[in-house]
Amino acid sequence: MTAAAARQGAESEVSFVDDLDGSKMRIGIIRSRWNDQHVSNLVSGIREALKDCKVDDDNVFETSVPGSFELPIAARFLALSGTVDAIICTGVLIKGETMHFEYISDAVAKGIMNVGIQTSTPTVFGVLTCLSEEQVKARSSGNSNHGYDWGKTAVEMALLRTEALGGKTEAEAKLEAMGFGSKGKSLGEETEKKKDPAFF
Ligand code: DLZ
Repeated sequence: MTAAAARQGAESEVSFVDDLDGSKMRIGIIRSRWNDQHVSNLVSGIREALKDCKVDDDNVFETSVPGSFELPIAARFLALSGTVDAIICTGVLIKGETMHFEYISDAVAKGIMNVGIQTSTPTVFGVLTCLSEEQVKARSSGNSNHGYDWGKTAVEMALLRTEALGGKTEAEAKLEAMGFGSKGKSLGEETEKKKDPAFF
């Protein structure tokens, strides 16, 4: 495969609004350790986008799994923990000599979609499924690092989810389910309010 062929279709075609505000969002990144260097490049792109969307570094949780096949179950555990507003599953699958690539790519794509639908936590498909390493490089470096788009997608979908849930972040929804806090109140403030006799 020529370098020009590997670059074909590598450029991003998506646009995002300029002022995506992720300052209240918590984002989870789950990365595979197969093809580690390429995945690291994608994660750098993701983190750059999160920074551009004002997501605080402390609000980014990152963990790893052995291979892409393990991404969906790890994403499900993270979604059910209720600690993040969106998840990005990232990995790199490169076609080899056998049918392995086809089975894994299909299973991972469907698994990640299922996690998002079943848990209502937006779960981004940040997995490159490529025919060669050249194709991977063309999609994980320079100006066409797809990780950057995945980071912005996660923030946009986290904000969409928050809006759909009546303006509550995952943390606020969890506190409310536990009987604490209305929107905009911290746990401490709400506890003080409940101690105030005028409140009852
Ligand atoms: C086994 C395997 C192979 C051959 N190739 C890749 C790959 O290109 N990218 C990737 O993320 N993982 C690969 N794996 C590992 C599987 O995803 C998985 O970790 C194992 O099959 C164990 O379930």
